[in-house]
Amino acid sequence: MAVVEAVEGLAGKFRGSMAGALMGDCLGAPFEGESRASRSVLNSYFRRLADPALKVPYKLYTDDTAMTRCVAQSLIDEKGYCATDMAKKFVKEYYNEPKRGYGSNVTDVFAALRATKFQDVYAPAGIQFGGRGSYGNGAAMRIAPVALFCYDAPDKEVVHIAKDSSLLTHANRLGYNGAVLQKLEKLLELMEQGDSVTPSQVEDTLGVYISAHMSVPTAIYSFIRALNPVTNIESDNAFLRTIHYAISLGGDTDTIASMAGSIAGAYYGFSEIPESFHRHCEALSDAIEQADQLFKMRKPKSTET
Ligand code: AR6
Ligand code: MG
Repeated sequence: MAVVEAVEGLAGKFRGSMAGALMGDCLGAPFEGESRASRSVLNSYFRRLADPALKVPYKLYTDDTAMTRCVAQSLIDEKGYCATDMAKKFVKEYYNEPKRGYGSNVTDVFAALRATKFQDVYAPAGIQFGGRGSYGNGAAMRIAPVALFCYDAPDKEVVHIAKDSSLLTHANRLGYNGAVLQKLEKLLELMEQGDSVTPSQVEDTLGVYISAHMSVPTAIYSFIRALNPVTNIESDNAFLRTIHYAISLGGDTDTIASMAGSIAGAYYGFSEIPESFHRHCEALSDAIEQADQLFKMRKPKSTET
């Protein structure tokens, strides 16, 4: 792809967040579900990708990015949250490219949305898992554009869009909200132990699984842990270190690295993402384009009522 023109400041953070979500997904996908990759395998993976002379096909994005792109495009096209449009975009995207690695139950929601002609877009998710709804991490993995769109908006607006856009596919709210709070306490305990915390400890304490409450706190922890150098992780660029660390935990590597990458990208900004990595991820220019559009249309600051 063409060299991306540098932007700094807040616009760079928007780009960083969208690019970080994409890069975590693309770079983490080859390790998803496998037993944890050894530190030497991951160090050489990142070393190879950093080599400007390396010629390999770019890494494909998975359902995480496919859905993130839909969320972003819907917010852009509709200039806000429109449940029917977002649901339609998810379904269209899925039937265009069904082999992106979707969760095995969310595809029933897409089928039901299509079969019922989007009459009640929240209904199909509500009947998943015997009416309990999915607690998979598929709603959390696509949420970055909502945070960007609501950058200056009151908290209640962020919560409304985050919650309702999640409910289109994932209705099990009570179950995981409570669990996430408990996990955050454990996250604080791990933070106090600094660089001595091992990947097995993270797996046992926070989880590295497909469920939201066993992966969202892990992604947040990955970002915090990688603020400083991590033993056995060679990457000295802090953005890459975040993705590298998230992948090193094993399990749902693409999704945890994607969620961690979107936070790290927003924190460090796009200019901190090494250029040699840009060409390794499918459709980075689309992520940048969507980030720029979300930046331009972000809601003006308003006081909460
Ligand atoms: N009861 C039992 N199992 C559940 C429940 C529940 N209430 N909810 C979820 N699961 P799904 P997603 C399990 O299909 O969240 C890709 O690999 C169940 O095994 O709603 O969009 C991405 O990269 C179910 O199949 O999809 C992400 O890692 C699984 O959780 C992930 O999939 C996923 O829930 C996103 O999946
Ligand atoms: Mg995944």
